[in-house]
Amino acid sequence: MTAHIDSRRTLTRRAERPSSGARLRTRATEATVSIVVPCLNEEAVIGEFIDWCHEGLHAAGRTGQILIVDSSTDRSPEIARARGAEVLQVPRRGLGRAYIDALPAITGDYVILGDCDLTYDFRAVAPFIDKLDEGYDFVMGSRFAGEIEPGSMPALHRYFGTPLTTWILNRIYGSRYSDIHCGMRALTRESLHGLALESQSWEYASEMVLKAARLGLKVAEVPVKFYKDREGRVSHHKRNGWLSPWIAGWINLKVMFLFAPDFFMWRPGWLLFVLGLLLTGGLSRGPVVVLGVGLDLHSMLLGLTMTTLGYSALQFATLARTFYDFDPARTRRLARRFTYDRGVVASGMLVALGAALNALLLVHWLRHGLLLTQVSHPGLFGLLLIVLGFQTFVFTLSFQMIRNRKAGDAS
Ligand SMILES: Nc1nc2c(ncn2[C@@H]2O[C@H](COP(=O)(O)OP(=O)(O)OP(=O)(O)O)[C@@H](O)[C@H]2O)c(=O)[nH]1
Ligand SMILES: [Mg+2]
Repeated sequence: MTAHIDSRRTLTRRAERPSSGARLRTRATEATVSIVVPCLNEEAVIGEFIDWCHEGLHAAGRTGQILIVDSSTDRSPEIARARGAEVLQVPRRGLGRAYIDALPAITGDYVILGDCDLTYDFRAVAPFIDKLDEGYDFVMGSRFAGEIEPGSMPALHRYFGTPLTTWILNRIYGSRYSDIHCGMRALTRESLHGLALESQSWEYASEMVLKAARLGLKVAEVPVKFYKDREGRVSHHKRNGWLSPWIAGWINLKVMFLFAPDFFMWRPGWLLFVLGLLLTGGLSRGPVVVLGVGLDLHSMLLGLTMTTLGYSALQFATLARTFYDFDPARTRRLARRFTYDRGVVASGMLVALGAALNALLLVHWLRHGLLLTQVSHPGLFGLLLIVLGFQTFVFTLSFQMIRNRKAGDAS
């Protein structure tokens, strides 16, 4: 069983890409494969693992590279070399960092990633290669769609941690993965470079899948078998102590939030902004009674707070989108509409209007012997306009800064 799990918004963006048909044809020619696997003190299993890789490549009828990204202090690298693998020695800086360090050494057109602990079956790499041949950019293994050997995954991970974090990521990124922590995955070398991974540790797992969804990669899922650790091999989570899986879960969640500030701010931002503006605007000429409910100054202050919070959320969301630039066409459209000149003029107009409303209050105050005889609803509305004007100005500057820096980086 295979599942095609393109994220919804992503499909349109892929359709805009003229090269996808051409790339599909290129894939029909025999692409070479790199199996890229980090290793940290795995002398108990690494030899047999490399035999599995040779077997897997042979069964798939492919040639390529078996690249061990090694930070071991035991005999793992010697064993790996003796069995015909390339070994890239890197400092011990975490699993995600090992994958980043490996990038320049990868030569294959397709890249298959995983663990060298014999928990994933690298004799069965063919389904991954087949999917890449079909034109998919990123192929995720799924243990839940495949087989999980009894004792291979603690109940806490199987029934709580993995389903929960997978569900959260799917909700945020509009994807349909069934197992985001599956370590066995494959992608084209071009896609791997395009992901520009930043994660240093276990959170690479989430960064890779969420960016695949965000960048509109064509994603497929294939079932995989997951075996329990061999006698004598202890997983790094166990070696690092009971807190390790919890830390891994925490940093995986962090990366999901870091790449989606727009998700948390865009819709709530609109809601707050529109409701707040209606409330403040509706009361700008004085108290009103709606269906027997009296609304006055307190409601206006609530509206003012909602409007400014909502406006800030929308602006931060826009800055985040511009910063990450996952959808360059959308950023370009926005930049065409929201120019520096327009931003500054809009800010100036908002501040001027707000100041004018407050000038009326000032005149009234001066005429009444510097005494405030009544609350000025237009004055309060004017203050809101001044705040919005200032926010618009600051946003305009920030937006242009990011745009200019991005344009400079690109050229
Ligand atoms: N180079 C390098 N490899 C690492 C590092 N940490 C872990 N690895 C390797 O990454 C792979 C995954 O490690 P495991 O301990 O199996 O972690 P896991 O599979 O996520 O955790 P379990 O589900 O508990 O097995 C193994 O091949 C390790 O040898 C690291 O800091 N550097
Ligand atoms: Mg493992």
